Amino acid sequence: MKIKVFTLFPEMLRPMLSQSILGRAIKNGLIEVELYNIRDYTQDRHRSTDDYPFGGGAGMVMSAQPIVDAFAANLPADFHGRRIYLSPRGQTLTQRVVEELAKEEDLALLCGHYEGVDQRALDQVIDEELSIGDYVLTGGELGALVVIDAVSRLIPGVLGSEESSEDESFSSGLLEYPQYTRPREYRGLAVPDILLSGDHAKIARWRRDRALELTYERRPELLENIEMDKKDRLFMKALREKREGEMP
Ligand code: 4FV
Repeated sequence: MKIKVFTLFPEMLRPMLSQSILGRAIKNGLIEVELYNIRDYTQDRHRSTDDYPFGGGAGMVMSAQPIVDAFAANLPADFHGRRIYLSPRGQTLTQRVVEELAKEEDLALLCGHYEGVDQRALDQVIDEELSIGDYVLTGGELGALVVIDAVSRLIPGVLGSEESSEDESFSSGLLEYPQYTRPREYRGLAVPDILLSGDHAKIARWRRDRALELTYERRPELLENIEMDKKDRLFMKALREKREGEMP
């Protein structure tokens, strides 16, 4: 996969792209990330990339010309990837959306700053808007890094044996079950015996129940789109009765 990032601050992204799993994936050529500085495409001698908003209002708006020219100069005419603007008004990023993006050959990510981007640039070079959450950031760079990180994990070979994208939050649609590692006892706190039993069927059942329980408590809306087998339904019935029994 090739990811092209258009930003005023490529230096903000470089450190994250040179460390750990992402750094290794880029070094091994499993993903390519190209950073383009939008300021390199300005035409005025002040190299300005933003201006006052028409209609008044606080803050500045990123100008269309440097963005459109940056895309034109770096996206091949037959670019058939997805051109995405990171913005709070976009579709919220979920694991489902990440799985979709991971199927693409190419992605182009535009990072806004200030109050946003001149709408005419978005109309010219952007296919869709994505939000990493309902809050306002100083820039789209963190959003771009979140997309790059989440998508890269699903590229075959990026996660080594010690990491896995299976059996984790949202891959099953449920929140993840509690995890434990050595020592067996920590500050008097023991690991649940079931996990030391070696009985993989019982361990899988225990993990599924914990995932259902946690999701019921923290994100009950996620349960709506979960396929439940007989044992799941039995567990949820008992859990609901127990919780309702505990209600004042
Ligand atoms: C954002 C978000 C976000 C808005 C104005 C950058 C900022 C500035 N991006 N998900 N939430 N962007 O807040 O993606 O342009």
